[in-house]
Amino acid sequence: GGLRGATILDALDTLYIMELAEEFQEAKSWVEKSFDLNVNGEASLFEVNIRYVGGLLAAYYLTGEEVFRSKALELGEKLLPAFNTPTGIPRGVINLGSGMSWSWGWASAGSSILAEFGTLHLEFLHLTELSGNPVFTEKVMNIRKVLNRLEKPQGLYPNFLSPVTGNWVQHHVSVGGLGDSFYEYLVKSWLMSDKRDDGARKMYNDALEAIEKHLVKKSAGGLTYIAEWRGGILDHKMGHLACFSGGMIALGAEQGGEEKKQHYLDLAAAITHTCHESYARSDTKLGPEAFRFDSGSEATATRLSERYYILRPEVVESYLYMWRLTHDPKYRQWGWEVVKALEKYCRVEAGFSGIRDVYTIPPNHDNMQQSFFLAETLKYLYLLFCEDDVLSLEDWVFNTEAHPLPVNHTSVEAKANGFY
Ligand code: DMJ
Repeated sequence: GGLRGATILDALDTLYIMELAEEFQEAKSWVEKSFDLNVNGEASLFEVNIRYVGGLLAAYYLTGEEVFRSKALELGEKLLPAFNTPTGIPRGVINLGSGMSWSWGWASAGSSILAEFGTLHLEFLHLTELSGNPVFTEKVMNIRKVLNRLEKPQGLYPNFLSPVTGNWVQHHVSVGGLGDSFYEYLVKSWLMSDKRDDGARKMYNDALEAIEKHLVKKSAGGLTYIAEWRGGILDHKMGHLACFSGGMIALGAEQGGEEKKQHYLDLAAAITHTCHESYARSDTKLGPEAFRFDSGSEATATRLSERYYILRPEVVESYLYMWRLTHDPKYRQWGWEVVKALEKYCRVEAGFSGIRDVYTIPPNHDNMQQSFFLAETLKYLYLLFCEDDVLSLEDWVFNTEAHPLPVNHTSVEAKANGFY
């Protein structure tokens, strides 16, 4: 069940940016003729939002083609029933046909996930902008209100929240999976508002200060990493997913005031360096799903189950932001190492494949090309070697699936470009 065509929708803007005009037309006509929104079966609110709504919005803003706008709005409407809970915190899974929604079976006690309900803001503001319907903005502003009222343990945001009671369900905290893009969307909400959304800036600043105080550590070998927190106990592990945080911290470096800007740029560089080490210390020069800093290990996976690489973007995403913000040539070199490793170990006849163990040569392929490879990994690598004015960070924010959304400038230029 669920929506089809994730790879096509996720690739639209990448094709457009890379000037692959024929392939873009082919993808566009698939969206016009074959993209069916009236499906039954389960869909993840979060995934539909970041991949499909985000992909359609970016395609619309880049091309001005009406089909992308109308499909984005139609899909956005179908997500609204997931918010019909006592708190307005949406549930994670929705049937797009019936509007029924429920929580993930694996999430404890019917809870909703921070990185899921906290990763809607950018797209929903644009849905309101393009439809004139305030409901989308109201839904995400209410989520923010609920979060602001809650007590945070040590200032940290746990990963699970009950949409019924509005209480945290446990006290696990992560800048990787289950938490990650919540933090990203706070700072990007501020940036997308042309730095006027001070509420988002403050939430981000407070969260980052708590993260720095409780989770940022330095290994015996001098590598800076972000640990996970299990109700006060640290797990000295960093997921590949958490490696987006180098880029995020650099992108938001000035949010804590000019004096702290260099401090955050240094922290961002240190985290990005550690993530590069997780790649450099593997045989394939691609990084594992998770790496650890305990019992003698330094930025390497210790468990068999954490040695895979599924074409994830987070490390090259941080290279792109670090390059744009510092112009240190090492970030382009590091990006090029990834290009070479992808060609050597992941390219297969029909495209690119994930690998089962980054420490084994030749690697075993998992025969899967995730849609985010086209949306994010290839887009960030391409932009790393473009001039800074191709999707400038002044004018665009990337949603968490790397779909560019325009900054809400009030300037006449932005209006003239038809953005607002
Ligand atoms: C993508 O869908 C998004 O980047 C999301 O925020 C995290 N997981 C994948 C990529 O690894």
